[in-house]
Amino acid sequence: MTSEDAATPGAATLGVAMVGHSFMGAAHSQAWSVAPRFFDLPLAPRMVVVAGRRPDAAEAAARRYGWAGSTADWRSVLQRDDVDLVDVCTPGDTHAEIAVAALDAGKHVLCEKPLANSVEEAETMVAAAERAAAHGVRATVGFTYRRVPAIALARRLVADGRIGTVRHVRAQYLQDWIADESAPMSWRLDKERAGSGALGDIGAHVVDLAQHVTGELLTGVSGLLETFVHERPLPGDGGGDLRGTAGEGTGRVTVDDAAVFTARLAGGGLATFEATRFAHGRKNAIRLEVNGSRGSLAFDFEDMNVLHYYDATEDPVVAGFRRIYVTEPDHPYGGAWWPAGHGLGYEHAFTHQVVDLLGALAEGRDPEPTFADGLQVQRVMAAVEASSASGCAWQAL
Ligand code: 4PW
Repeated sequence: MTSEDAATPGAATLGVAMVGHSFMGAAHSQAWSVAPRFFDLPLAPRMVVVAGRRPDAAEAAARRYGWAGSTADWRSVLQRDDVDLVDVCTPGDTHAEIAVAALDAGKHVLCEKPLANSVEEAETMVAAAERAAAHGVRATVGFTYRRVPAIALARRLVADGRIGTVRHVRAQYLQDWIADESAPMSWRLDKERAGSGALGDIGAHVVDLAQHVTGELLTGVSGLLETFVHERPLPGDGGGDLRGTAGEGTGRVTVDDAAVFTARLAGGGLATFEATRFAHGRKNAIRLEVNGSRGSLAFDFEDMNVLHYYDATEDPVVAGFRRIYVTEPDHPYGGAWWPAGHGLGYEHAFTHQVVDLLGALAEGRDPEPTFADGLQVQRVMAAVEASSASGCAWQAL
């Protein structure tokens, strides 16, 4: 049985082309392959073709990840009648070119985050998405952590008023994959390729999560960016994604290594953010705490199946943070996977992204987050950069 056969029998197919096949390409490939095996989908995804910069590498990725074909010419997929959606898994410097061309060619687009390398690029992508929507062609940006069940439950509890008025958001994304000064250069450390460093690669996630969980946009920021290590060895193995090995020569780091910033929320609450790749010992530590007038929620991706909930209206004698194990059928995405308390992992959020995307496409509505949501995050990041460049001056949004 192929993946498209596994979807709801008789479902129409959706031909997918993926551009890029490194870390995100692997995660997206698994999601396209696994989604129809665990969810009854209204559309059956067909993994038609993967595009890369080198023919041999693209062909190897097709074999490894289960794509029917491969090409070294991403533009060729836009002419194919068997491609309905383009999944952009490339570094940020090509997001706008690929997504705009795909939308103008009548292909739906899933684009990895951050949406673009600048507000200006993101604005052209939003304009292309608006043009395409008039013809029923849709676009979404891949803030996948929204689809971790504990995060989805946190959003539901805030929306249901379970913590009252939001007073504080405390958001961190802590990693350490370049905390060692001998760790080699990567495209993620090159402003031309990545647009920014920790701010855009991981800070974008916690900005989106803070806005998504609270339902409130940031209205202004003040922040600091810092680059701790300015020169690194060039990669010896062709430039791995996050785990390269050092080779000959050195390269200049042209992005931030860390970002810290404060913000106001539209509802009057205050937020603090931290995004760093220099937190030794923290591997993929997305931490979100929301304090409200009637309670609190707390999440740590390194314990991703758990949401901590404090109900301030409880009898103070027994009040305390409740540890909710978010794996039950009544929980978001619950029941689709394992029977009782068997947790999920990093890759499941990518599968949920495919499930929600296919549902939106089948119902003819905009999948979320939209490109406009991605532009809002881009504006927050640009404001943090402007604030840091002006000695932490407040930047209204
Ligand atoms: O979005 C991704 C993050 O979740 C990033 O691009 C890389 O993977 C680095 O951290 C994680």
